Parts: sequence; structure tokens; C-alpha cells
Amino acid sequence: MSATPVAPLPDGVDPAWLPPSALRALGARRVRVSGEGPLVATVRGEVAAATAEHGGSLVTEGPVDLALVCAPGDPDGEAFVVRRDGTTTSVTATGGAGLLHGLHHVVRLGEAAFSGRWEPRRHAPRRAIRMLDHWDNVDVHPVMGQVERGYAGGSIFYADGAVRADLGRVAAYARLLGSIGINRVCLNNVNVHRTEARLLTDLLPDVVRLAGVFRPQGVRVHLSVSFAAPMTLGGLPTTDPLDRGVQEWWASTTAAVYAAIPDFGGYVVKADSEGQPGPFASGRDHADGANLLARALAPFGGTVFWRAFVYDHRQDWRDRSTDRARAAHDHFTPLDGGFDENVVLQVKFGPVDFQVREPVSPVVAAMPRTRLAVEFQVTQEYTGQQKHVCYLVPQWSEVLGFRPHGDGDAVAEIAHGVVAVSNVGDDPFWTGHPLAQANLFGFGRLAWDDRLAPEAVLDEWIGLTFADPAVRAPLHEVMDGSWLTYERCTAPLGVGFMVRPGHHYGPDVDGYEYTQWGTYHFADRDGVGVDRTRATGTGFTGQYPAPWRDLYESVRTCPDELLLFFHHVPYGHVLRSGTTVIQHVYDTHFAGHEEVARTARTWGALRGRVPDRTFDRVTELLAEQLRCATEWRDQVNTYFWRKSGVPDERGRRIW
Ligand code: GCV
Repeated sequence: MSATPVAPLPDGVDPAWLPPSALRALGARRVRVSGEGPLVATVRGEVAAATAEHGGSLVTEGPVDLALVCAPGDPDGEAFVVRRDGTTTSVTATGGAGLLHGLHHVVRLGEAAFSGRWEPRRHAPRRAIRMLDHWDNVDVHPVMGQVERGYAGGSIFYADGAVRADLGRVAAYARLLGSIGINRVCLNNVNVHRTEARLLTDLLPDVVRLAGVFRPQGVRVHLSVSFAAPMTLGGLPTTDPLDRGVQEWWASTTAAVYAAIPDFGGYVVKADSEGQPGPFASGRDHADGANLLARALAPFGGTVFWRAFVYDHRQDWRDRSTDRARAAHDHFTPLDGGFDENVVLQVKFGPVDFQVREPVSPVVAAMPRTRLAVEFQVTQEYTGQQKHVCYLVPQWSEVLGFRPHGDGDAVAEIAHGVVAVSNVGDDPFWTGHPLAQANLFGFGRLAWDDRLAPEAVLDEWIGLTFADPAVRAPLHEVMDGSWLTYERCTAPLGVGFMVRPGHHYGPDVDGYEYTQWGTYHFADRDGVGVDRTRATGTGFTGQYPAPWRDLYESVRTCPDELLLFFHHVPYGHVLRSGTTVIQHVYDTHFAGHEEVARTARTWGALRGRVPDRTFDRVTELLAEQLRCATEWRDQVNTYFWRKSGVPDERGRRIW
């Protein structure tokens, strides 16, 4: 009966949502764990540690309060059944992963798992692919740092130009991921630089070590690979996906990976995007490119995650016919049906780039013969960079619940997987902002079951993370609405960006207006917004099926929050809410600022109720958030007042 000891938390590292107190209810019980296998050993290790801490016992016979049973059946099963008979709670699963998920279900329930009577209930993930991508570099990149768009310090995987010798921190991270049901992790940046490309070949032994740390938590590892690898690593004269030599190179390289890591998950590829190499160089399309890798992976059960983030990043701002929002649909929908079974097309949730508000990507509804994964950003590139409180689960929940055909399946039902860019680094709090841990937790929970309410997910996170029940209500006040507050503070009505080019932090209304990146707002003295209609604009609305193609097309039916994404309107245009666009800009920016100030006051009352260092870190960051909200308010309001000449009807101060 083997037990894998719980990885000790390295000194000074925050326990996130698994402090010892989170396992108190379970740890105070008599518990039996039945079954064998590496993940059952993980469960047994968890129970041994919790019972040692809280006075319960791990027993092999006699009556128990909790029976965790791995029964014969599908060993890869992730589902579990939880029931209560008399005074015994039991979790039954056929696979070690299912048992681990069941254990953490009991942990989340706390005392409620051991009281009352309830019907047996089966829990199963709503989708098999629940993945986190790390944009970590082995080396420190001169512009992007070690973790591209990382706001929590350096990489937990790499230091000093190599995989870390001590993977204790990674083991603690794997435990956190296992507890929320994440089952795949990609270990390196999709922008694959020279050293990182070698993770596939001569640095593979280090990837083997990382895979060994994730495995006991049911997490398979993946690598981002460069499409140019046959040339850069293999010395071949071409990367052409139809070239026999290239195919053989990928086949033999992949076979070597699987010889070392039999449960390797597969590849992630950013091709022909923002300077990354791809099949276009050989005159081939993205199905040719993706299938090349898919065929190398197929004999081993591997998957290629092929990103749909392909657009012209060298656009001329004068050119009004090119619309970045159209790009993924234009490139990929003609290829529907042409991808192999083990290709997953990874589509950013919106058509542009992880903005605080975007419509759902039209690609999701347009490729019924392709396996799709929807990609989110847990890392807060455009949503406050983990300096600001921004609980993003409501945004993801809204996206997953969106029905592209009006009725019929929601995004959550269409997508085979959900993927997100991780927000973790070597910061003692993991995520820089301690409250950003809730986004990581929430992503896992929503990936498992998109029907969970964001407030309920937050409630779980608060209950596990903080021992004092009195913090629950104030934390909901601080976090529940923080995404909408962030939206009010920043670019209005879905128009996006208005951030400083490069680092993407803080306001800069015209920052991207005359750049090559295709992200414009077109504000002039009369109005603002991007005309993406079929009638007079770029025709992007036509990429949606009914009813959205028509609802978005008309200013009368377009949802307010997306109005400027789809339309260029005069400042005096009256929104469905009854207010004018210009007044909405003023009102939301004043309101957003006040909400941040209120958040800071609510948080201030938590001194002594949360750990001091958490309190201090959040307090410090809220001061920065308020400074930033002031800057956003004053710059955006002043910009639009100067452009439009329309004063605030409430006479508030604009500069
Ligand atoms: C990894 C945005 C980010 C880039 C990122 C890219 C992507 O453009 O700013 O840093 O590159 O998305 O998703 O590939």
C-alpha cells in the first residue's frame, strides 16, 4: 500500500488554496484508501499528511468516516461517485485520477462532506482537455523577460539557463493543479527561442524530470515546438510539411520523446504568427502543418495543439480593408475537415487578443469538423498585470456560456478543451497579486465544470484559502465585480487596447492608433469605434451565424458592451442603456475609480483577519490600482472631452 508523501512547500512560499487548514475536516477523520497505482499513492499521501496534522487516522480496516476506493474498471477514468451511507462518506472511482479528484471534492466540501444525508452523485469533467500553457523561457529574453507576459517573477521551471535542479516548487505547483483537475501543462513559451527549441532534443532529459514531477498529480506535460526545428535542430534544408525528410525528422524526434516520456501529451504550435515560422514559408497551409506533427504524434496517442492566432502583424494603419478580427476565421475555416483527429485547433476566446471585453471568436461556431479548444489568459496581460484585482472567472463563464447559434450548443459544449496561459511565477505568492490565485483556481474549476457559478467558485477558493469565515463577505465585495470594474476603468464599450504599446500596462489612448498591430479605435472629433459591419465596414459581422450576424450588424441591437467593437458611432449616439456614448465614457470612468477606492477601503478592514503578509501585499497593490484607475479616468475622459468638445453633463472635473 504505497503512499507518496505530500511535497513539502519550499520556505516562504504561500500555500495558496491548500494550507493545512483547508484539509481540517478530512484530516480529523478515520479514513481508508483502497486501491493501487501512482495516483492512489498520491491520495494516500494526502490523507496521511492531513490526518497526521489534524488528529485523524489513515486506517486499513474497521469502520471509517471516509472511504476512498479505487475500484476495478477504466484505469484512466477521471469521474468519481460520492455517497453517504449512515455515518460513512465514500468516494469511488475506477482510475487514480478520479480518486484524486474525489479526494479534493471532499476537501472543498469540508465539514459538509461528513454531515447530513444526500443522494449519491457522480461527478465527471465536462471535457477531457483542461490545460495550462506556460509562456516560460529557459533563458531570460532581453525584451520579454523569463516569462513572457508573466507578472509573478521568474519561471518556476527554469533558472540559470537550464531546468532547475531543485523541482520542489514544481511539485507544490503540480499538487495545486491536481487539486483543481488540470490535466495537461505546456512547459515553454509558444514563441520558441533557440535554447527552448532544444527541450525537444538534447535538453529532453530535463523534461523527463519535469514530467516525473507532474505525473503523480495526473498532469501530462507538453512542449511548444518551433515549426522550423527540422532546419534549426535537424540541419535539414527545408521545413516543408510534405517533404519526406521533414516528416521522418518529426517522426523520429517524436519517437525519442515518447521513449523517454511514455505519457507525453504532445506539442503546442504557434506558426506563421508574430514572426514564428510556419507552413506558409513552403507554400503550404495550416492543415498541412498541423497534420505533419499530428502524424508524428499519432502512433503514441499524442495531440498537437495548433494555435489559430494567425494575423498580419505588419499592417499599415492607413489600410482600412484589413481587419485583424477577421484573420483567424479567414485563415482557418476553409480548412475545416482537413485536420487529423489528433489536432486540436486552439482558438483565443475573442477575435483579437484577450481584451477585457471582446465578442466570442466566430471561429468557434464555424468549424464543426475540427476539434477546438478555447484559449483564455489567466495571466493578466490586459487586465491589470496582477497588480490589479480582476477576478476573471465571470468573463470566462460568460464566454463558455455563449451560444453562437442563438439557441443550440454553448461554446462549452462545442469546445473539446479549454486552455489558458498560466499566471504563475517564482513569486512567494505564486501569482504576484495574492488574489490572482483565485483566477488560477477558478480556471481549473470552470474547465472541469463550466456550469459552476463564478461566485460559487470564488466562495470555494475563499473557504479553502482563508481560515477565518469572517473574510468571506468582504472578499466577495472586493472580487465578485472586479472584472466589470476593470472594464469601466479601461477601454470603453468593447473598443479594446488604449494601453501602452509593448508592455500593455496603463492607459495610452492613442498608443496603438498609428501602429502596425491592427488594433485601432478610430476616434475623431465626431465619433469612435470600428465599423465591422457588412453594410459599410470590414464585413466581420458576416463571420457569425444567425442571429448574431444580424444582432451585431445593427447599432440598434448590438449589445452596448460591444458597440464600439462593431460600430463607429457619433458621441451623441444613445446606447440601449439610455445614455449617450460620451456620457457613458465619463460615467464609467468616474464609477470605476470610485469602485477601486471602495475596494481599497473594504480590504483595509481585513487587517488581522488574513495573514499579515497577504494583507500588506494586497494593500500595497491596491494603492497602485487606485493610482492607475485615476490615470485611466483622467486620461480617457480628457481625451474624449478634448476630441468631442462635449462636456460631462454632471460637471465633474475633466482636465
Ligand atoms: C506569446 C499577444 C501577446 C504576446 C503573445 C501572443 C500569443 O500578442 O502580447 O506576448 O506571445 O499574444 O498569444 O502568441
